[in-house]
Amino acid sequence: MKTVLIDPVTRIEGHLAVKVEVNNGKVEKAFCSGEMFRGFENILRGRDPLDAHQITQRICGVCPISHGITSIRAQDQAYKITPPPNGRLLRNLIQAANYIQSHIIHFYHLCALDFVDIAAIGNYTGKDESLTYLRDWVKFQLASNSTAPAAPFLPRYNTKYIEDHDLNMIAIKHYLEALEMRRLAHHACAIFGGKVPHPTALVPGGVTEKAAPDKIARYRSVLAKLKKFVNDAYIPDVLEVAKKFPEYFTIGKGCGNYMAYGAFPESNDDSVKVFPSGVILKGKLETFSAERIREDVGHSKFSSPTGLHPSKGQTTAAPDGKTDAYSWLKAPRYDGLPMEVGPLARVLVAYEGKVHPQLNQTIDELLKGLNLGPEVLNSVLGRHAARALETKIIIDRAFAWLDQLVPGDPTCTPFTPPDSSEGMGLWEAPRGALGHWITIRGGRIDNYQCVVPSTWNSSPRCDKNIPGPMEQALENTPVADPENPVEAARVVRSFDPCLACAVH
Ligand code: NFE
Ligand code: MG
Repeated sequence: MKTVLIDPVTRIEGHLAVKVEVNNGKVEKAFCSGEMFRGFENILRGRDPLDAHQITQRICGVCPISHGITSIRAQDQAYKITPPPNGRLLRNLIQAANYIQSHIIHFYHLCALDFVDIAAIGNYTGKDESLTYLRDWVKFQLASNSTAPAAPFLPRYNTKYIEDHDLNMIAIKHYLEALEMRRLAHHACAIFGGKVPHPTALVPGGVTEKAAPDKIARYRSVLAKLKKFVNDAYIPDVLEVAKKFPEYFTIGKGCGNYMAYGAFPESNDDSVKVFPSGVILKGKLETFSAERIREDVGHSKFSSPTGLHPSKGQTTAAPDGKTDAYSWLKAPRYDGLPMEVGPLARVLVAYEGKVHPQLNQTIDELLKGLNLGPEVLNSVLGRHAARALETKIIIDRAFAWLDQLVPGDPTCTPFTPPDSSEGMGLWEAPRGALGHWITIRGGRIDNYQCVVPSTWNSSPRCDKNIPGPMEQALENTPVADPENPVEAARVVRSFDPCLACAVH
């Protein structure tokens, strides 16, 4: 048995250490540790509730929109208000732009170098300006005396990467173009959000920005460029990776339980959403109930009581003295079970619920073309494919939302904050189901708890010693060379973990 430590895991957000015990070339046990405490839930106590969505957005620079929207949804409930149609649509559009940005950064700038041979750029002989520039820069860097030449591309694990030279060059070109696409997506987000990151326009009751015709036109023109990139580059590149690494349809099989809270409402009463809420337990789609959520801390560095519902949650840091604790993440569980959240969960809940005929048809055709059954979606490649597919769905819906905006109509519902109230905000961040719970007493925040997608996915063992979803996905992963555990890194990155959010 050999213990392999990946610490820190690079090309993710935040600070994650992964320890795997490898026996006979396979992972037997895995431990995922969130490595720092941040304390946002404690920072929020005693503050003005109207500061909550500004403060919680600072949990993350990648998904601030999700924290902002989840917080204002919790406040909407506490203040008993509903945004007008324009407010709902603008929230959807602000969030859509952030999904597109987030999924593009994940595939190209975080994951692609696990599969694409970046070193092949050294043999580039074509005339493309950006590729020539990159080739010369890498060569210059490698010849330099720097201790980390050609970072962030090198060093890297020694393993088999894509061998087809032309395919590598296309992927590297898209890697560079993806930088510009992310800029455009941020721009779209700021058109209605005011600024990025941490938009100022998100408020309880709706959005402060107006649905002005020039803004609608600008968003639409950016969205058209993003759509072209997603259709012409992102989706085909994911399929190419799937063709070159088909074994990753069987590697990274997770716990098999999926949960989505639902997001992107299509109706003002929240009853119809692009991504519906639901849980899949033992392969069966069930209705989601927030009552069944608990957070264990038996293996987490907290001395507050274990097994609390987030509406009554407590966060007391215990950096020392808990011998079984190995992570700064709590362990959220649904009916006592670990749940995978994120694009794969959203897509499977929608697929099982048959809410998008087009989505079901695409998945069925994809699986038929690959001669594979739906069970292979529970894998590294299943997660990448789900992320790409949902990006396409969101872009298509965003065009429809632009058409539905009514310039001149209100975007926000006025309200008077109550002295005492409670609220729960449920939403889907790019990385999965996100919940905020607020309790207001005497006009101040009495308690505020966040249960975050990456907390679900990257959680440590619960009190019953059941490993978290990512830990379970790492089990049975083949590791050919413990000095170069690229297979384990590919499994971890398929979840797109954000440890900054997860520890919050
Ligand atoms: Ni920091 Fe986030 C997303 C949230 S983490 S990126 O998406 O909430 O799971
Ligand atoms: Mg929390």
